[in-house]
Amino acid sequence: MKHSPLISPVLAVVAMLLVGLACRLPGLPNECTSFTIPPSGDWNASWFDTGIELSAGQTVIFSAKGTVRPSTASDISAGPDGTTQEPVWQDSFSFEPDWAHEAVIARIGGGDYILIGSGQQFTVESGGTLEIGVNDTDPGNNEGSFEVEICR
Ligand SMILES: [Ca+2]
Repeated sequence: MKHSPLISPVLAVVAMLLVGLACRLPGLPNECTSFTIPPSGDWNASWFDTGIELSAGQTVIFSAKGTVRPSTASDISAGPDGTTQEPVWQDSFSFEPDWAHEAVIARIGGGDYILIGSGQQFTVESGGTLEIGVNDTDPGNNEGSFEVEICR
């Protein structure tokens, strides 16, 4: 039995359509937003509303960079993974004392804290508005900023 010469081109077109469709499936990140902490340059809060709505089952990929001084009274600087150099900052001025102070963190729909650090990827369990922030309950004495890329 002979193959029609049309089969290969047809298969190629079908394959391209499937690849195109896969790129649009809700589970795969295809849209990225860069968000600065703090967005206004003013450390008037620990948490910031990204305005990004996430749905259950969606995959989110975070990538953060930048430097923040957790206290202008100290020379210690922290990257997005935070710092463990001052135990009192962790114990007394962190939302989650088990995580490094000033680490980039997130929550969805006001839910549990999620450690982001310099990079993180997860599947959303329960949808809602994405907030990102820092593991620092006393942001008013901070200096510097983090840049967080959020792909979903
Ligand atoms: Ca601080």
